[in-house]
Amino acid sequence: MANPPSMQLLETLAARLGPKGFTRDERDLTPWLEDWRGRYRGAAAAMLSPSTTAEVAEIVRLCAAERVPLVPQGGNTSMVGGATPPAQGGALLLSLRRMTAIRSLSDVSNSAVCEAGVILSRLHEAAAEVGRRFPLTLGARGSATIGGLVSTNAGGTQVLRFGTMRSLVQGIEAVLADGSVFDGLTPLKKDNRGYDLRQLLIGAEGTLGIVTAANLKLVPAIGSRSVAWIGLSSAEAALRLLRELEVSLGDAVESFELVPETALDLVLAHVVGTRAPLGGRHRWHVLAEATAPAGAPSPEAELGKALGEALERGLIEDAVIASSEAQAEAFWRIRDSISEAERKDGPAAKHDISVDVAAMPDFMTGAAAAVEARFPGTRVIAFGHLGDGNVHFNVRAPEGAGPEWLEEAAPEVTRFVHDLVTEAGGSISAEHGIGQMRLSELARLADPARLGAMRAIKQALDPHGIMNPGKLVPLFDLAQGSLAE
Ligand code: FAD
Ligand code: 2HG
Ligand code: ZN
Repeated sequence: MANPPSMQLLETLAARLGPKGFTRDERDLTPWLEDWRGRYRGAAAAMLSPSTTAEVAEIVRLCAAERVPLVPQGGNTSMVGGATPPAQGGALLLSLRRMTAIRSLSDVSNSAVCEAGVILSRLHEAAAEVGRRFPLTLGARGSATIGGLVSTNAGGTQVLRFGTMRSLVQGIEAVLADGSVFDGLTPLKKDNRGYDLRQLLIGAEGTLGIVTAANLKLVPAIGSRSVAWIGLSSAEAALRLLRELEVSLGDAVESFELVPETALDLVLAHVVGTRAPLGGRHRWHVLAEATAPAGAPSPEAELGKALGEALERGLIEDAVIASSEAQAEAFWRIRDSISEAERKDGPAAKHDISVDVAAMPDFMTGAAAAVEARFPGTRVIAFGHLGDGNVHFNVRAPEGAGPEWLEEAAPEVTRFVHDLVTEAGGSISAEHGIGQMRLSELARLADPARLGAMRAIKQALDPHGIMNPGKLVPLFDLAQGSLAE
């Protein structure tokens, strides 16, 4: 059983970490106790901000001895309340934001060893300086950290070509729940020494250990890119277009993001300085990006030809290719601002779902109609990574509903959506993780084999339950007959 920290432990931690690494000041803590969407608010006796792996190991050893829970936190951009401590207090917040060293970055090994607190956009810049890039990006790149991205197995808008974090992490250094340091940073292509701890820690949401550094794969920098904004009448047409672009452009197609008219309208209404890329109105839009390496011809001609043919055949309704980097960035800004616009607009029940890619267009259409019929006044806004079979199937509250809608009505909406996803053989968490938001739904819907194995792994590697309790692993509390926090 986990315990709250004693005064003696807090004094020891304060002395070891110094004023930069330890605070109990409410003004320092408050911004980090609420999640990005403002859905969860937690409490913590202190925030610990170590600057080295040795300090993290010492913190974990001290806390393990007293069974005090730790909640690791990077940029706090979790979409599932994963980095928010439990509301009843008792846990310590462990911020990795001071561990910001890029220990090495090489265009020979095509890799970067980053500490957990390195912000994604900083890695992008550092890689660009040596003619390389880290091919994973997302709207929160200005705040999300390497530790958080690893721990959520983040996806984003380039998964189509380069995969999720799982395929980009070549090595990991982590502090395990007893304070021991797992040094798996060397990027071995072949290593059969048993269970793959690196893959186990990726996507573990801090429930098995604290990621202190990662060895990340880099790829050659882009020579040129071509970014198109396309109007279509259906998601099915969008998927057919993707398959056609793959035939004409091969794996030059890096991003293929679906944006419904409703999402575009929200962005235009709430995000200053945005404007619609096309003149007319279209039920659906796609933002597609194709790239070419340095020295190779720009993909623009091939993309333009493919889109021209699709237009002639009536597969798409309209399209524009960005004529400058500034215009390309403006298109991306619209896509990346959907979450922010939706947040400003009001409450929404958020779902991060995946089904078989080929089944997604029909699934989206059918599920949206079913939800809106079953819960009158709600409005579905499904957008995102169509090429990965992953959309954010968010259900906006009826006009005028207040935040209480999230507690009172949204859970039933969520169960309805997740039942449909489960019937379709899909996943209720494609890229954001489980955190605290999806815990009860995972417990309700995951098959017993998966749940049993997850619980056994958690129990074996974190026997005292001090690593981010109440997240990811639904532990059944037999005494209370409910999910243990
Ligand atoms: P945090 O939010 O701080 O933490 C996330 C989880 O990881 C928590 O469970 C936390 O306890 C754990 N954790 C953090 N650091 C460590 C560590 N060092 N060791 C162990 N555990 C740790 N996600 C996507 O996958 N794709 C998207 O396209 C995407 N777009 C987004 C757009 C916006 C506008 C926002 C706000 C979020 C988006 N996200 C997306 C979600 C989020 O950005 C990612 O999940 C990201 O990986 C979280 O990084 P972070 O540093 O903010 O982690
Ligand atoms: C995205 O793809 C993110 O923009 C956030 O994963 C999705 O806000 C959301 O639901
Ligand atoms: Zn996403």
